[in-house]
Amino acid sequence: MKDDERDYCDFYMQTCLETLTNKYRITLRIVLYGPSGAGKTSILKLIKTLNLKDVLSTVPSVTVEKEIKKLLLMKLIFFALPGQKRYLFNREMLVKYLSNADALFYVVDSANPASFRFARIMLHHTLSILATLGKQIPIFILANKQDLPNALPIAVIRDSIWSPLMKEFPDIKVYFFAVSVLNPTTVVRVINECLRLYLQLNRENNVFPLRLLELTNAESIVIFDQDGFPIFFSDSENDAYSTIGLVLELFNLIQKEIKQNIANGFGIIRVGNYTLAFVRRQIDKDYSVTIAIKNFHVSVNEISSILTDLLQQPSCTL
Ligand SMILES: Nc1nc2c(ncn2[C@@H]2O[C@H](COP(=O)(O)OP(=O)(O)OP(=O)(O)O)[C@@H](O)[C@H]2O)c(=O)[nH]1
Ligand SMILES: [Mg+2]
Repeated sequence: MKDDERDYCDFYMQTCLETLTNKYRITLRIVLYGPSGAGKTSILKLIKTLNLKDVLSTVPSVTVEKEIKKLLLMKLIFFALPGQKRYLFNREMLVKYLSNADALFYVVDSANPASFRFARIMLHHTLSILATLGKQIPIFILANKQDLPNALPIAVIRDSIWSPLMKEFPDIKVYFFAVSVLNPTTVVRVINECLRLYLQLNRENNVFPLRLLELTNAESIVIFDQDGFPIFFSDSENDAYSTIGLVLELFNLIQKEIKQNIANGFGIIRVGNYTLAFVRRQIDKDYSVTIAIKNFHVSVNEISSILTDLLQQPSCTL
């Protein structure tokens, strides 16, 4: 970047940072439920840090576990409920968390067909409570542990745990995903799909990354939370998903770049065929998010002013 460009960016980024508000306009609550041993705590740990190191060392949960991801104006709160049989009859707990939920991630161990029967009973119980509460939220069934050689495919899991219930709950929208905590992109993808659906269902049409994508004519936009968890948007789904692997590495690159060269949180990096503009925004005292714009088709100066304009619009979400 040339020096005059940098000055210009400095000026705009400063304005961006000053316009920052600390108000989350949207809070999305996602409940993780499913039989004991399915992998809810492991998924939650992965969401927390994306670090595989301690993800698999879990013990059966005896309390509700919580994880918060903050984006620009949106907060995602995940609650993992304990799945041991005795908690199924803790109606109070289920009612408490389900009545505020915006989506349910129902986690199943794909490699343990012996658990499918109970998984179906538990899902039935959960859907009945949602029906009593008059709530219609999307259900994401995560067929977890797909890394294991004996993992069964989604079709089998659908037939065993959802098909028998379909008639009773004809209006419920159920989405299936094959996931593994050993393959973080599979989990990132479910969250991204959930977010996309939420924004669509709630007719959020001034979505910051989508507007940014349009205005910069970029290939994709990625918003990393403080820990590098990516939420991304792209014109083509293929590009977005093929980017995830890269994206996970990119965050480390950006971290390094920011430490070395960046005073105001704005920079450009080039990796192979990619050009990436990124800006870091402080959200809370100790919390920042990083916005990355991949392969944009406007000048660097234009990016600065587009960002400034968008971030100043109070109606912009995410
Ligand atoms: N191979 C493999 N093992 C997994 C995966 N996800 C979880 N596990 C293992 O499965 C076991 C149970 O995982 P947890 O995350 O504790 O299960 P849970 O759903 O939270 O269980 P409860 O807290 O009892 O409801 C642990 O030993 C994990 O290491 C996965 O994707 N692949
Ligand atoms: Mg657990």
